[in-house]
Amino acid sequence: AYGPAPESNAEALAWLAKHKAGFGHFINGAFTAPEAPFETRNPANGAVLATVSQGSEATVARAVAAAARAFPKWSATPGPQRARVLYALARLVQKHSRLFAVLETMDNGKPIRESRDIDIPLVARHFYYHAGLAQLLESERPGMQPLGVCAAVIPWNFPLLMLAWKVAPALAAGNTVVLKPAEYTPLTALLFAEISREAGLPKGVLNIVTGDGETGAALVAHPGVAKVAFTGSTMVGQRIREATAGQGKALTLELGGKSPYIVFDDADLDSAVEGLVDAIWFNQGQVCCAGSRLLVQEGVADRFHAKLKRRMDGLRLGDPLDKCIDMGAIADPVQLETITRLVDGSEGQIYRAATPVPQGCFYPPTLITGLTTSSPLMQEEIFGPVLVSMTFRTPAEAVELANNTRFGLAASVWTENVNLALDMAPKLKAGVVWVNATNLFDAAAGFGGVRESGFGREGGWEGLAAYQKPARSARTLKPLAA
Ligand code: TXE
Repeated sequence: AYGPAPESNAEALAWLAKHKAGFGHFINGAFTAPEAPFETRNPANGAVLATVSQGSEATVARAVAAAARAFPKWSATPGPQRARVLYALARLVQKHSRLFAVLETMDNGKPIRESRDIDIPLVARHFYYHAGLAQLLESERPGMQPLGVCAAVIPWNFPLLMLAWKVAPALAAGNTVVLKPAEYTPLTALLFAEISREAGLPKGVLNIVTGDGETGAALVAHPGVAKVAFTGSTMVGQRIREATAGQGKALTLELGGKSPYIVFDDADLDSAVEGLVDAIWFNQGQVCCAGSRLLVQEGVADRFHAKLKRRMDGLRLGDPLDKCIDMGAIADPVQLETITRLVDGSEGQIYRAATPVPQGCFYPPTLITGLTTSSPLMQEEIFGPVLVSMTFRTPAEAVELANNTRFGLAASVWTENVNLALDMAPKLKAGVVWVNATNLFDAAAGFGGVRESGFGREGGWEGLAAYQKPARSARTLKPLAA
């Protein structure tokens, strides 16, 4: 154990105890009776936290019907009035931020330092920002209208933040929502449902249906859904695109990545090591835009790897509620198995950090060198605390290696030469390029990928635009020349 005392989980335990009969779904402003219960566990110690419901096709249909009934009134509510509710949601997230953070950490295994200082504050920021946009819609985007019922299917790596990324712009624009959280991490979405009532969100505007991929598949296929917003694996994203093809639904997909982290020989190597710790060991590497592929210039490669290994050895794994740890638990034993299988099958040289690894769902910071560009580990998203590394000689070679992937979510370039950075950035096939930085997000900046990392942007005006369509389009379109 590292810290003096872990963050207290008493409030979270009391909230869970209040719901020990199990959670139903949140439909039309109220919780349903539990159905087909399954357990959600704390991955750090295996303890059952709660039972939640597996939503059926019929449940999904009820939720979509509730959202459809709520749509006419919510969409006709003036933007500034919708903004009031979004501001209230932001304030309530802040008011209950400790409970949200502890619950997120217990359900997901991420360090409390991250949920408390990054996830939950970004959630509040997202609702504040979109409240601001809701106030400006009528003047800034005249002639646009909401789409209708939006389906949101989200992953387990940033449970509440991914909810915010989808729910805040959808509601700001006047849509209603049915959201399905990931099966491993449903709890903060259910707490959010509770506070949405306190915030004065009208019944049916936000509905939460829990369950696994089958529930998700039923939701995206429902004919009453006007738009699908998905974050998750590329495989499921492709399935959703197929399932919705030809149905006239709007679709945005935020999928996997294998983002390059490029270190030139003139970079500030110590800063680049610190950046890399954030890029690949933040949230145990379970980050879609994780800098999971290190490309380091040959002349400094040995020195850089030596510094990196020293830093890896000092990373502390432990109880996610301990404020002093750097890395918590992997979100689920299934994910741990996937990581272990991928690494054990690798033909490279594996360096596992010399840091104590707790028993259970934990995986050490790992560096793999000596791979070829076509090795599965160089190409596949591992979604764990595993970094693969390769060297390059020239900027042109760095670009070629960086783009040698089917993904294109993010890239990070480290150099003290601003001309080199500015030359590299547009050549990298990625939705976002960070220079001497990594993992910078803001509600005001559009985030999303290219190639198999998906399409569409979330955040900023462009994110909001994905939740609108032109009103009276038939009249505003110019007739085609005869
Ligand atoms: O993701 P899924 P999983 C990657 C990562 C990870 C792998 C598997 O590599 O190891 O995916 O994780 C719902 N129709 N990422 O299995 O299955 C599901 O219930 C509709 C990257 O958890 O994509 C959950 O709510 N929905 C990633 C959500 O989709 C379906 C984040 C994501 O689950 C569905 C997560 C279906 N047919 C995993 N099947 C990132 N890039 O951020 C599943 N779901």
